Amino acid sequence: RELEMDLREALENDELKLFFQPLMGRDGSQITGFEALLRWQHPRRGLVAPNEFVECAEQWGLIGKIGEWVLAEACRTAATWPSPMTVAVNLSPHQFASGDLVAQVRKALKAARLAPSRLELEITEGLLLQDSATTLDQLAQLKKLGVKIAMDDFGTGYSSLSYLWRFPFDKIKIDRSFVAEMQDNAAIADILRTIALLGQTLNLEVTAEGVETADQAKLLSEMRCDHFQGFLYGRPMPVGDIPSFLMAAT
Ligand code: G
Ligand code: G
Ligand code: MN
Ligand code: NA
Repeated sequence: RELEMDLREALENDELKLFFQPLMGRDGSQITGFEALLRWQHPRRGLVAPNEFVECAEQWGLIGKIGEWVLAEACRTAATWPSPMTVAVNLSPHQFASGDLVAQVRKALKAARLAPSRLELEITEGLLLQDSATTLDQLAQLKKLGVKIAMDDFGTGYSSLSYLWRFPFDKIKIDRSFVAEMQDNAAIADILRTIALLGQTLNLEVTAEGVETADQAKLLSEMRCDHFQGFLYGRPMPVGDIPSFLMAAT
């Protein structure tokens, strides 16, 4: 397959890029960090979104190398931001299967001289579905390093709640589909409110994703969500746009 050949060379050819989307603190006015989002600058296809190639990278055994690059690049970039701004990195379950994830994280932090508390790793429920001892062990080692662990796309998978006591997450990120429908559907608003309360009870920070309007932000704030992310605050941007974005915000 043509795409496979191209993807194999994308790393060496310097075609992978990270974009960064701002993460906002409690009242939505302060930037607390950015989420790193992978892009492929393909010579002919243009900018390719991760949905179109991450799954292929997993199937073809390329996600280990790509994931290692993402970790290193994200830490390198975050080290240029004012402390304690954080960077969030998405992990694929395959990166846990390979076995050297913990070493990769340690190496990326050390090379960038980034404090572990400034790195957040986002995992999805799919990872915990396997419920393997080695996965839980790696998560525990990562936490011990001092990095934060977030459950991403919360509410979209199965039996989400059972995972919350099986592993001590620092944060849950409520999937943007809930936010998108909260004003049209009272039951969804109730679920959101309950998740925020659950977060407080379990001492988990709660991020609302996909915030696009000021009305949504106001409602989510009243529900006591801790962090906000979405087009209202900023779209994923290339690294070169970050300094002026930070300037404009202060
Ligand atoms: O940026 P965008 O909305 O197109 O991202 C789509 C999906 O791709 C998201 O679910 C996100 O978690 C995933 N994704 C983005 N960057 C990475 C990455 O570096 N590694 C992995 N495994 N997934 C990523
Ligand atoms: O699964 P994950 O949360 O990692 O996915 C992040 C993706 O969500 C990014 O690719 C980003 O482009 C997308 N995204 C971020 N904010 C918004 C938003 O406000 N609205 C919509 N529709 N998508 C968003
Ligand atoms: Mn994410
Ligand atoms: Na998400």
